[in-house]
Amino acid sequence: MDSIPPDHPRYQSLLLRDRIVSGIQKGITSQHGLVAHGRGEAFDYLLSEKTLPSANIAAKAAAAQLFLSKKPVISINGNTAALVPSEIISLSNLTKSKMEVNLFHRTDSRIHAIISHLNSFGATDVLGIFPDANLPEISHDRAKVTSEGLYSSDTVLVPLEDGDRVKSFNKMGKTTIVIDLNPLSRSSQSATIPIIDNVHRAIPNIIRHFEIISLLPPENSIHILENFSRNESLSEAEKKIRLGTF
Ligand code: PTJ
Repeated sequence: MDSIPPDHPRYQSLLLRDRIVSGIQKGITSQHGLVAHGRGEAFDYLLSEKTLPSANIAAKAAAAQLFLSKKPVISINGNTAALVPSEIISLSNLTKSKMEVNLFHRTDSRIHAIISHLNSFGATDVLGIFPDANLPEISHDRAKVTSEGLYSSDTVLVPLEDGDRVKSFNKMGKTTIVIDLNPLSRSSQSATIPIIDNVHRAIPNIIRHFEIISLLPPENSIHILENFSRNESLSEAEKKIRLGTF
């Protein structure tokens, strides 16, 4: 769509669809990304397209975790790059997290297209072109990582994917923060901190929390994490989806 009227009742949804379609046209997003987006839309509809209180608490825990981490890394796929490029870069700058492109449907041309796209929004030093390490027990291309990025990270932020990589990260002793609209996905179920929310709301929300948390002593972040319950985050979202309430 050339122009989406801002007063359209589905403006935000149409804007995100437009970004995904344009991501495919630019060689950033895979065609499978369109299906993944549709699945996400359906869950978001059932979540009333709003951040649940539990998702807000999870975003705060994510901010606390990023604040306490020594080597945080944000993993980027074709959907994330198309949907929230500037937000991801802001979060990376604010939290001093590296960004690494890691794809399921991996091709060199997509990796280059994603990095050029992020560079056009002001990113520098995005990792992922030259993977030199492998994640254990992953038999597909998402195993390919860089030793200075995802492999040696202490915390990994994984926006929207459904995969077995989160389990592998956990086994390596990393803390995993997952943003996924499906509370039943393997990624959400395995994450240390599952944020059941749309990536376009969750990333700005983490930024907002980080801006406050980073002004406070580390003990504040430790306290937030000690009081965080991943089960509450998952079950509140599942109840909202199944029963319309929580
Ligand atoms: O770019 P690639 O090659 O790495 O491929 C990326 C996709 C997303 C295509 C790939 O990881 C995939 O096929 O993922 P799935 O298995 O479809 O899972 C995507 C998950 O993300 C589902 O649980 C969706 O509900 C969820 N999701 C989709 N859109 C959003 C989302 N979660 C948060 N925000 C969204 N906007």
